[in-house]
Amino acid sequence: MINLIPLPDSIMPGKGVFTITPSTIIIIDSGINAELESGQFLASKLQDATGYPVRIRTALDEQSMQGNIVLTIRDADHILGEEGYELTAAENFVQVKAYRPAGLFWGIQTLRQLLPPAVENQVVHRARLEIPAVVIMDYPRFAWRGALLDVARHFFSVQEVKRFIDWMALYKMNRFHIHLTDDQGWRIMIHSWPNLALHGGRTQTGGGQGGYYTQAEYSEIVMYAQKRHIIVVPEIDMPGHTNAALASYAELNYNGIAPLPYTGIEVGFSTLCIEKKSTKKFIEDVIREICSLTPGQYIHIGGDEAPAADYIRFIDYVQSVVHANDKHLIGWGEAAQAHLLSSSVIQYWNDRKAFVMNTQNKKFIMSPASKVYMDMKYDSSTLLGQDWAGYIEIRDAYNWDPASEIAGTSENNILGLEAALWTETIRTMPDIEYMTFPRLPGYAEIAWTQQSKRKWDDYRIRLAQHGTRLTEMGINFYRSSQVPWK
Ligand code: TNX
Repeated sequence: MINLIPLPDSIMPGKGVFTITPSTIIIIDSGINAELESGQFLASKLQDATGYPVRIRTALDEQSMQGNIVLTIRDADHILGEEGYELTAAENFVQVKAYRPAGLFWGIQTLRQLLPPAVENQVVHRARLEIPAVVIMDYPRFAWRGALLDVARHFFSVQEVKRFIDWMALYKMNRFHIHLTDDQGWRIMIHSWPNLALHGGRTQTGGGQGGYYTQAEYSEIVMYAQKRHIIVVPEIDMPGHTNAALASYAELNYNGIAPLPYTGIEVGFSTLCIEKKSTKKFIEDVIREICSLTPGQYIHIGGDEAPAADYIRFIDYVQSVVHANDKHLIGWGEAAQAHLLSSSVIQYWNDRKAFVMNTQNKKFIMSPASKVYMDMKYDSSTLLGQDWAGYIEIRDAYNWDPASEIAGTSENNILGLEAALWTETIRTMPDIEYMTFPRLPGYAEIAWTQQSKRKWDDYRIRLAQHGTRLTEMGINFYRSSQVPWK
């Protein structure tokens, strides 16, 4: 049974099955590091499922392919691009071939889903591990396939963040946007301004304990994602959404008085005092430290819902600081009012008006709140979440096209899509699971699969099958009545 999310570009089913046995080995063809990492990823999945170690061997020459799984980037067609792959499963061998390391890793995620759902269970069960014979050719529609986690409204541990990243990897999502600062908390240690984390990280929405990441912990997240071909995009939100910073340093405030920590859920009341020297120093220091922790090209500077009078000049200035650190800026829709460089990116969320004049020569990430805000309730009976952008059932989440959301944009100036989990009402890992699933696989499919190949009626059947896998993964998901679950 072949049941894949996101749906590959082409699937040609064959005859028979490949069976993984204790003598099956993973062969890393050219022995480069990226092949090895992908091989280790697969080996550890198989080992969890079978209870015996799966060996990895480099060099194909003497070893025959017979009975084995081969990973290779040798002689691959460049048509596969940065992220495409070709997967062949036959009765006597399996091969994943890609032109680039990321493609190989995504091919392995497909292989994972060809295996029985029980492979996702951490408990050893000695299930018969069969892969149906098939030839799959695959590559993504969009380069940007993101998910945002808000760790500011409620803090989540490194371990919890890694679990979120693991889900993204399974669905070939490749940008992890981490919303690190907001009114309710500052979640990353900045050595030149330590009170941001020490004071500003000390609480959260509802008044809980809060928390922050040391730079070493943050780097651990970045490395963990990188191993899964996911780039971390850090967001430091400004000039609004800054109460935690304002509460930590009086000199950032217009009146020079630090406000109390904020634990409510209102938005749009805080702003940095833009014209102060100390504010400029703050911005330069914070952006410098964040950039030095970020191997990716992009830094998100927020820019949403800011009451600042001198907003445009502020964003222009922040952009120059980001640029001076050799990174590109991403800002929320409002930032489109500023004088953005062609390398800067706008993340569209809610304000259609700001875009009417401004789509020309601009690059967008699509995050329309009414489609991709995973903190929106599924329907009126959902206990968690909010509803200001409407209810988002599974069909609503799936059935839309990022390229036709706003007038003046097309496939060419849309980098891709990003789903967002804001956490004002989300406190625990089961809460995260319930709001994220089963919407996340649908967003991944919108971002990966060509629009013409996606059909809701087909997707809902695949998602129903996929439910078994979610259960094996131990995910507390919403059992929508729109999906004929098994
Ligand atoms: C809007 S999206 C926000 C967030 C909130 C979210 C709640 C955006 C740029 N701003 O600050 O958490 O709505 O749904």
